[in-house]
Amino acid sequence: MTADISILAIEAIILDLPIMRPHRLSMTTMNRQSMTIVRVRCSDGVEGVGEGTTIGGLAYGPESPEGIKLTIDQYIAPCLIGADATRIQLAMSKVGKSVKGNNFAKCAVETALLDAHARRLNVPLSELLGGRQRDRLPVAWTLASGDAGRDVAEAQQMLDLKRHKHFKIKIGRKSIEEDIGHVAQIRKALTDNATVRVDVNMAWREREAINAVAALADIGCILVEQPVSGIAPLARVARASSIALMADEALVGPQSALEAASERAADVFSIKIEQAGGLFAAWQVIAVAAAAGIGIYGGTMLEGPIGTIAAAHLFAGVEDLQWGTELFGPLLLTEEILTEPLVYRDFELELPDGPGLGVTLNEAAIDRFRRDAQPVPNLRMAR
Ligand code: MUC
Ligand code: MG
Repeated sequence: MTADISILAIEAIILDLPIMRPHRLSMTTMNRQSMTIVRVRCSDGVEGVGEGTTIGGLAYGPESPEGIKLTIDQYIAPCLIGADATRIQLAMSKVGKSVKGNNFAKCAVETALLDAHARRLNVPLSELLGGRQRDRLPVAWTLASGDAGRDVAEAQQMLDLKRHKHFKIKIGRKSIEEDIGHVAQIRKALTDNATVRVDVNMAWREREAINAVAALADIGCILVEQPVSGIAPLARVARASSIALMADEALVGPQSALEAASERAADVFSIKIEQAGGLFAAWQVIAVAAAAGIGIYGGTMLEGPIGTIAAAHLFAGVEDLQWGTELFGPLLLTEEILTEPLVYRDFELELPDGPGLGVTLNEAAIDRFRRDAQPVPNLRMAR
């Protein structure tokens, strides 16, 4: 019925947005967030948007905002111009044949195509993906100021605002003793209705990780995310752990998910639409986790509102989202790039009901923050 609708244009623009405070991870400190926003224009006049966002330039993973834009401009767009805009799986298979890897760039384009098609059909993206099992998603917050006092104050504020009650503390930068002291101080200061988890971002060696995870269990931490790198080491740490181990960086698509599940590398998968290679690929990772009895957690690459709500449309359809999500990226930003902000209320993110992603970019904000409109680019990322 829609076979004559083709993709006319794909545009990728980089935005640099300020954040509420420096965000410290084991491998980098973010002082702002950069995101590549993708717009797809189709021959029926329908447009869609997507987002490619990573953390700390190339410090976290193999793709950067600049690389995402280049991949889209030079390789993905030429491959897709003229293709049927209504056959998204087919379009992305075509991309897969000429572009290896580059999961974040592919996710951004796939999201924009899905947004456009759901708009065309006048349904929310979640309907296109099979329908929702819920209209709201629980959202954890990440404490990453590096200072325990400040982290406690921040967590308390989130509890008072009824925005978040599950907290993930970023560690792995300091000594293990200092990290455990930091987590203990925060755990002790918070009430029992708040949970505390940690993300080590692969900073530990296997032997020290086994002991550190045991110490974290003793102080009331309920989950440790990616303490070491690699699937086999993660599996050995998981086997020795009395609390839940979560895989994150090890999951870079369905194949790695199958490998991690076969090795029982983790109790929980942090599933990220970009790291997986798009919403369809993320759905396959979810299917692997569900089939293996592994817990499902809606992870983030600290995307802005476009990437965040795209992920939310996917996680809304997951049957057992027992570990909730951490789709809080937009709340880290001090500037709004939508005409209507996403709604975070009562510890949850609400899914919009409008067609497609259900959100609209604020064009004035896009013009203000696009990198190519800035007089002097400042691309430095402090460690
Ligand atoms: C990660 O490693 O999970 C998610 C929250 C956060 O602060 O960093 C990200 C990436
Ligand atoms: Mg992580």
